[in-house]
Amino acid sequence: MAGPLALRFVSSYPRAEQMPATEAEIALVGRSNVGKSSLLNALAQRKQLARTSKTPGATRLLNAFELGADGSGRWIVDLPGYGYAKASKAEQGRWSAMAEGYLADRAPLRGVLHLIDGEIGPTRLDLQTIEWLDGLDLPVTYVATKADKVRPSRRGARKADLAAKLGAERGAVQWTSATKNTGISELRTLVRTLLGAGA
Ligand SMILES: Nc1nc2c(ncn2[C@@H]2O[C@H](COP(=O)(O)OP(=O)(O)OP(=O)(O)O)[C@@H](O)[C@H]2O)c(=O)[nH]1
Ligand SMILES: [Mg+2]
Repeated sequence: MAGPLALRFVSSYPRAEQMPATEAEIALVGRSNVGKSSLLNALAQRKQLARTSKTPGATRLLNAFELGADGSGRWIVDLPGYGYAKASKAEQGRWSAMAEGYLADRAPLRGVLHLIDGEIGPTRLDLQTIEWLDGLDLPVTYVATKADKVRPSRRGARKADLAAKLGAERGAVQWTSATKNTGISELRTLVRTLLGAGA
């Protein structure tokens, strides 16, 4: 079992251009309310490292968290979610420009964890985002969230269905539950590897 990630909140940035130089970063990408901030808290085994909410749209800035020693320069960046229906069109545009600008231009970015709701599967917006991410030269790992919401008798079928819809190998999707800690240890190891922080 991989132990909790030592993560510390660094700062929130409205634009990628305002971030300082770092060693390496990975980004949490996904629909609003998919569980990005909850996953971050589970990785760190902390309840309130990142702000979570039942109301979509909790994360509105690029939120940077540093792994390991102070000043290590190894970051996880929690991005605002896409597809928050209640935001005005102008606001939605601003959020996606913020996230897309970061993903397209951020030099230290080593990879993306793309979160997909395991219970409801990829939405049209998820699939559009996959296509958009395909155009960037970045390793993407699919993380299915909220595994605890899928009835045990349905899990095998859900896993096969989700992988098929994502066009991924079944084993390539990392299933997780932030509430039950499912798959969190595996994800910690992956994060450490992607950030060059050792296993
Ligand atoms: N059952 C269950 N609920 C979860 C899980 N992860 C997150 N949730 C719930 O889903 C809701 C959204 O979680 P957040 O972590 O705030 O989602 P987010 O992706 O950061 O959302 P935005 O910041 O709006 O983009 C909250 O009510 C969480 O408690 C999980 O593994 N299982
Ligand atoms: Mg969030």
